[in-house]
Amino acid sequence: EKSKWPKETVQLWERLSKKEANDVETIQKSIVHHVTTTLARAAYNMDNFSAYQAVALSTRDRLISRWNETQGQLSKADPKRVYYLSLEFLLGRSMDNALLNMGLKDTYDKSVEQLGFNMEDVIESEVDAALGNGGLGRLAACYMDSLATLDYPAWGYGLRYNYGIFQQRIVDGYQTEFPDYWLNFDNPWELPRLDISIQISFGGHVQASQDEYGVTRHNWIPGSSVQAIAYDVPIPGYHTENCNNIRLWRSKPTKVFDLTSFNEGNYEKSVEDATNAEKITSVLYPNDNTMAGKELRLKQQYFWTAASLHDIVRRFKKSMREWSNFPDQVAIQLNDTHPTLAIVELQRLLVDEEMLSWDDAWEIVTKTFAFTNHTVLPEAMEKWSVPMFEYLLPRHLQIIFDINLFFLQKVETKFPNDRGLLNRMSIIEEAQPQQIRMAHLAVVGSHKVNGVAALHSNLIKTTIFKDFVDYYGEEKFINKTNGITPRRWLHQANPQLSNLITETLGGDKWLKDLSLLKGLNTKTEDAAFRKQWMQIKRANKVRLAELIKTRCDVEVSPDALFDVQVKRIHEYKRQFMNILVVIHRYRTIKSMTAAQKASVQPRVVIFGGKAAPGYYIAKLVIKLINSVAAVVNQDPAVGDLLKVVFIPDYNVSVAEVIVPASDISQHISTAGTEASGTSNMKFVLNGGLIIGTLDGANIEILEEIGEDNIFIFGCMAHEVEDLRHAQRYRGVPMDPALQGVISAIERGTFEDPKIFQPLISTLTVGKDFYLISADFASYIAANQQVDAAYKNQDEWSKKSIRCTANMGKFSSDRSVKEYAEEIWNIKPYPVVDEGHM
Ligand code: 73E
Repeated sequence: EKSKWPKETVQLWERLSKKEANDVETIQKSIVHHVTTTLARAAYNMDNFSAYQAVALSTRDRLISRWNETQGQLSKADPKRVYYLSLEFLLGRSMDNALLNMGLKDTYDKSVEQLGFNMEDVIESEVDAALGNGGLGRLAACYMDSLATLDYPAWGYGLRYNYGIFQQRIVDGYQTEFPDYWLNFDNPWELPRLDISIQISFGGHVQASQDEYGVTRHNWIPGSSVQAIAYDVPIPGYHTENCNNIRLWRSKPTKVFDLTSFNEGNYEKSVEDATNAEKITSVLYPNDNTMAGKELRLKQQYFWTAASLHDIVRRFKKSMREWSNFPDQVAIQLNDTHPTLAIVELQRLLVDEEMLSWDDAWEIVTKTFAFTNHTVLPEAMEKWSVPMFEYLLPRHLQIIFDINLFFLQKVETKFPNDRGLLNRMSIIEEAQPQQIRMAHLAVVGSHKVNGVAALHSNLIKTTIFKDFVDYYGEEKFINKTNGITPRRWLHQANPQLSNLITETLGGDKWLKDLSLLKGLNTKTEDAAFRKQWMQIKRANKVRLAELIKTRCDVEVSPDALFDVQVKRIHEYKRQFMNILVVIHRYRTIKSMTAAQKASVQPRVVIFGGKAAPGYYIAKLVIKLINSVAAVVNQDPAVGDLLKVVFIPDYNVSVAEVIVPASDISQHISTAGTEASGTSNMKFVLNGGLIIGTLDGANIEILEEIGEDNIFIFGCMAHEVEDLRHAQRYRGVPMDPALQGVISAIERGTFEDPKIFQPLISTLTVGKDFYLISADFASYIAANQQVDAAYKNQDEWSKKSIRCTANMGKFSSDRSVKEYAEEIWNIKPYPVVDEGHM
């Protein structure tokens, strides 16, 4: 203990733990030190990957010292913190980001180049941390960057999956899945905290008894347990000392449990139980916007929320405050319904273990939690069957029934004699078997509920949560439009454009205050600036063309219009409609004379994205894209006028190459289905125009950048129901152009048409749920407008500049500030550099 040490010992420690300077020489020493000692390699025996490992370890040392400084100072001051509970953190690569945020990129560049390596190659040796599916997981990562950058005291809590989202390879045009064993080599971006181990229980039964005051107490006697081990991932803010933490839990067998089983002479069973314990954090469920309903997923959710709450409560208890102060110290944000069990677990801890009264406990719980809804798609709504739930978490089921009982009693008081209303609002759905509606539980247990874009937040108030708005009032249901971090999505992914902006605006303040981009608006009339702007776009397109050559073996011209749709493959996102219009374009070109062809705007249509392994129709869309590409790309009658590529294994680091290189990107979901979308923001921030429907955040992007700089088409959200009704009951005929395209597929223009029959069936009149036929004509027209606009490169470059200039609103800094001020009630706590290692 420090206080018992003699003065000299304390002084020695002080002197030795002084931080070293970050000059090239010191950094090179630290890299070489890691090469020779940590990696035990010789300089002549190095490849890019080992160089990466050494540079990563040197970076990690500097990250950890910031992490220590931040966490030490926060422990002392103990301000209110926010805990962001997310089953997904889609971080991508860490090294480049960490160096940029810590302001060490230039020094490391120099150090690495002098040591004989190319920094870009070294950076590209890092594997992505792909612990997420898509937008929801990447949003969590962007929010963590902004929280740290704005000095908010925040921790993320998630799971440390051994396997992230699967790797996608294309075999014979079909998606095939391969495991993403990303931990094959040591992961330098985590700190194992093997000393932080929490026991998590499952199953068993509940014993009720009366205490000395005649109050019924519940004692949960679990049937089994596992250990949760903490792994900490440091998240450095941009140009600040603050470094936040994401704590990821890993499951392990409990020693106690093994021993009992072993002593009973049941060796095989104890080994089996051990393997089952490890299974909990083995793999990320690969479904985006759909609910799997598997028992293991529920186990993951409880394991994670229970471990996180235990940790949060332990930290709170150290401060010796009254329980009623808990919501003054702790805000917990639920990233969708996945962590909703945290509500039940906190109620259980307070009532069963801390002996608070039900009502006191419930007041603390509801003041602590807030809930973000990310989707209105019915297939994504989480429901758990009551029998399965009871088997895994018997005490939690009782608590849920009690929460529901007390809640419905209050609803009944406010709106008497409305059985229909009670049925609709109940947390329990009366089905066979009964189902727990997690979204209802999340609303009832939270003080704020938010959607992720203006349209979406309004939509949830009139659809899935309408009755709850009537009961609680409007104030509980708010909007927090999503955002993206400009550090990763412009500064890091598009360094040339970032430099040009910094030069033009006379400094890099815009990276922490994105509204300053407005200063670019005056540059649209500056021809020299426009030229530089478009040269950078072209350089980014050359880089993407190289990636396409390597990954798809297709040569594309960087002078063509690059048209991009990259996102998870889902019917509501309508990649199918995109490829159908590509076929239409192909047929049109084929029917042209040479003279007509001369005026066609050449286009490269780029697709990327993963389909959930069990999503048959989505996988067929990938197959169709590849079949069309195979025919179009080798058709001499088309040449460079049209190319189609499907880039395999789309992920964060591939997005960092694609996003800066896009001329136009597609955000074409059926109105009312895409809650927000965030890639739309990334593209526009990088001067890419978008073609899109009036859906999600597209609407707010349109408001910010103006209708001259975006291509909007298709029906509006409020028209969708009528359109579906009309095609179902009035037999509105299929769009003729669409009919022509389908006939071409059915004639076998692209492989055996039998393959695509199930896909074509989704367009049958009356069944076209995503309204591809209804939007088809306006989509073709919008695409023609894109071609025409692109021909005028001067005007296009002005649009491109205006896009970037007016995207300030979509910084995740703005989103996070709104959450902090309107939901969490937390303040920044800037850490001071005390010069410790
Ligand atoms: O519109 C996106 C949104 O931008 C939405 O589809 C996505 O969340 C993004 C960030 O707000 C989303 N993902 C999921 N639900 N909505 C989801 C559901 C279940 C499992 C995994 C992801």
